Amino acid sequence: MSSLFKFKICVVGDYSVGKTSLINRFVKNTFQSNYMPTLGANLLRKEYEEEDGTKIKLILWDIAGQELFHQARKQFYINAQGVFYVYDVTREESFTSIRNWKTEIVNTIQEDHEEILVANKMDLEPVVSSEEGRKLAEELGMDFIETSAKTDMNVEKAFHQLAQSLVKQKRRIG
Ligand code: G3D
Ligand code: MG
Repeated sequence: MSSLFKFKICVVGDYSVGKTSLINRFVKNTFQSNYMPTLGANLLRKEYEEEDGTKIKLILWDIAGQELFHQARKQFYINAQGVFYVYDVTREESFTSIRNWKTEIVNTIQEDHEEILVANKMDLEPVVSSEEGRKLAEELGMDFIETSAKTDMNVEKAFHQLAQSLVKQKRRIG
């Protein structure tokens, strides 16, 4: 029996960490984009099938304007089931910001959700070590993965891993 799962995933992180690049890399085969000017966000859809026949549809929300107010960003998170927290391994402050993004999400999404910490730009010389990344992920109760949108390292894997956690959660709670 095949099943279809549909999830809303928000991609957050500081300016220029590679959010849009990661999403574009992942969805480039079935590219569909709707810009929502009222929300200052871009929505992209990606559907794929897992080996066991499970169909997954992801709606990825990419925040467009970093200048958006804190308050305005809240609409963007409504009903999100997954969160992709991205930092740039060459920029320490983007790593430090993850805690602030987490706080903002925690204060907005009340429902159960799955999260992954994404260390992007691994093709460059990192200033934030893998160890630091892993430690933070553990502390915040998230999965952790290292990626490069540029060399296409682990990009699909990162989205699939988050989706798999969501499927598991869904199957648990029914
Ligand atoms: P954002 O959506 O988080 O703001 P973008 O970030 O996806 O717009 O990426 C910001 C810049 O980082 C872009 O460079 C992009 O090409 C680059 N970038 C994104 N991911 C990677 C990566 O994995 N490795 C490297 N080396 N660069 C990356 P420009 O020059 O266009 O501003
Ligand atoms: Mg962007």
